[in-house]
Amino acid sequence: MLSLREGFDRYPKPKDITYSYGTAGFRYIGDLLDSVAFRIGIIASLRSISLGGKTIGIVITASHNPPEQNGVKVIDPMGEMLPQEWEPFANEFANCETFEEFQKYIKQKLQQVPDQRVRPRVILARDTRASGPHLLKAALDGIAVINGTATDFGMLTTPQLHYLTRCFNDPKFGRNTENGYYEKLLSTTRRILSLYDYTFLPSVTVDTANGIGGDKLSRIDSLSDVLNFGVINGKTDHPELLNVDCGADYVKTQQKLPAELQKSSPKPDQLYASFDGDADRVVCYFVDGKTNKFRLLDGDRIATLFATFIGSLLKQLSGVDITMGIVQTAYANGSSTKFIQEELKLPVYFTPTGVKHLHHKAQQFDVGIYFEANGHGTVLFSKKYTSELSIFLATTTDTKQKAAAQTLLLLADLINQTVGDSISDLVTVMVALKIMGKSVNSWGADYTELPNRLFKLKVKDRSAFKTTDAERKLVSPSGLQAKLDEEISKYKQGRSFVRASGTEDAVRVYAEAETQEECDNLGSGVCELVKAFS
Ligand code: G16
Repeated sequence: MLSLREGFDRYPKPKDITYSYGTAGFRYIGDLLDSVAFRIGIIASLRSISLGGKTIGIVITASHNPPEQNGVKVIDPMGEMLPQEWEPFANEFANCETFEEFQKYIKQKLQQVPDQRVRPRVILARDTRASGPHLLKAALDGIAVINGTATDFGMLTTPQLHYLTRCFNDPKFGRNTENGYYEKLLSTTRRILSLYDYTFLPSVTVDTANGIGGDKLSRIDSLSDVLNFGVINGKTDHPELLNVDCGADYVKTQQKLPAELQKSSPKPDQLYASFDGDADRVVCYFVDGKTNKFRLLDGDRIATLFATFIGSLLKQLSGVDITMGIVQTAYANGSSTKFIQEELKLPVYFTPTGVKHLHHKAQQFDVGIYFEANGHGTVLFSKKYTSELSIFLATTTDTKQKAAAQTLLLLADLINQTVGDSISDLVTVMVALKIMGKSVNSWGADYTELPNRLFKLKVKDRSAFKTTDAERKLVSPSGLQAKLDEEISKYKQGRSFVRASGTEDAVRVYAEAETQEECDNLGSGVCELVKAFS
C-alpha cells in the first residue's frame, strides 16, 4: 500500500502555483494538476470519514474550458457541491509545501471527526480529456493513502456522477448504476407522455461539443424510442476537439450556431441544442424561417419556459399551496427578469455566479428554478411539494387535474435534483413544448432580449477584482466602480458589471443596453476602464 509519505513525494506540488477551489473546483492546465488530484482524493476521503462513511464523488473535468485544461471537484452525499466551509481547508491543503504541513492538515481534520476508524467511500468519473486517466490515477492514490474504497465509473457526464453519488446515499433516488440513470429518465418521460396519449418526442439535433454527452445521447437512443437525438460534434474520441468552435459556451458567448451547423443548412423553426464538454449545461436555439436569423434560447429562456409550464399545471389545481421562485445571476438578461416579475408575477433572487450559490437559494422554495444564462441550472422541488400534490392526487376525481398533478409529481423525477443536467433539462424542454403545444418561435417571442455582450480580459491579477451585491458592483480596485457607474449612465437601459472568473485566469465584463451599438460601445468603454485599473 502507498504510504502518505510516498504519495506526497510521488505527486509534488509545483512551487510557483497557488491553487484555488474556484467556481466549480480546482481548474488548471491538466499537466499541472497531479498534486491537486492526489490531494482531492484525500479531501474527498476525509469528507467521507467526517460524515460517517457516506459516499462522496469526485469528477475530473474542466467542463466548458479548452481541451488542455482539466479540473477536479468534490460532490457531497446528496449530490450537491462540496460545502463552502470546506473550501478554505481544500485551498490550504492543496497549497501546502512540506510533508510536515501536509500531515498536520490531515491529522487536524481527523481529530474533528467522531470516529476516525470509519472507512471512506469515494466514487469517481471523468470527462474525455487526454489528461483524465493520469489525474484519475492520482486521485485513486489519494484515496488509497487514507485506506478508502474507490469505485471508478469511467467516463460519465458530470450530472451522472452527481446522480450516482446521491443514489449511493439515498437508494430511493434511483439505481446506483449508469443504466439506472437512463432507466429513471426514460421511464419518467414515458409515463409523462402517456398521460397525454403521446408515445414519443420528436427528434432533436444536439451539438455535444465533442464531449461525453454525445456518447450518452447515443446510448439513450439505443435504449428506447421515446427519445431520439441526432448528434453533431460527437467526436468523443478526439479530445483535442472538445469545446472547439462548438458547445454551449461557444454558442452563448459568440451568439451564433456551432461552426458545423453554420456550414450546413439547419432546418428552419426547429429546436436545436448545444451541451458543454461535460454535459452540465444546455442552450437551445433555432433559425427563424421568416428572417433566416439565429435565435438563441439560453438559460434565462429555459428558466422562463419551465416556470410557465409548471405554473400552468399548478393553475389547474385548486387549493394547492406551493411557492415558486426563480434564482438568477447578474448575467441574466434584464428582459428575462422583467418578464418573470411582470408577466409570470414570480419573485426573482440574485446570487453570485456558481451553482453552489444558486442551488442553495432555490432550496428555499417549493419549486425553486435556478438557471445561469449560460445554460447551467435545474428545478428543485421541496418535500412539501410532493406531499401536497400526492394528497391532491388522492382526492381529486377530475381527469384533467389528475394528469396535471401526476405530471408535476413526475417532473421531480425527470429533472435532475442534484445539479444542472443538460440531458434531463433538454428532455424537460421537449416535454414542456410538446404538452403546451408551444413552438420554438412562440417560446422565442415570450420577451425580447436586450442586446448584450460578454468580454474576457487578461489582467495582471484577477484577484484584485472583488465584488459585492451578487457580483453586480466592484469594491476593488478602489475607484473603478464609480468610473463604471459614470460610463453606464450614458446608455439607455445600460447595465454592466465586472468580475473575476472562477474557472479561467481572466476578468469577465458583461454589458447590455437598448441597442446593439450602444451595448458594444458600453462594453468597450468598460473594458478600457478595466485595463486602465489593472
Ligand atoms: C462553471 C460553473 C458555472 C459558471 C461557469 C463560469 O461552469 O459551474 O456555475 O457559470 O463555470 O464561471 P466563471 O465565470 O467563474 O468562470 P462549467 O460548465 O465550466 O462547470
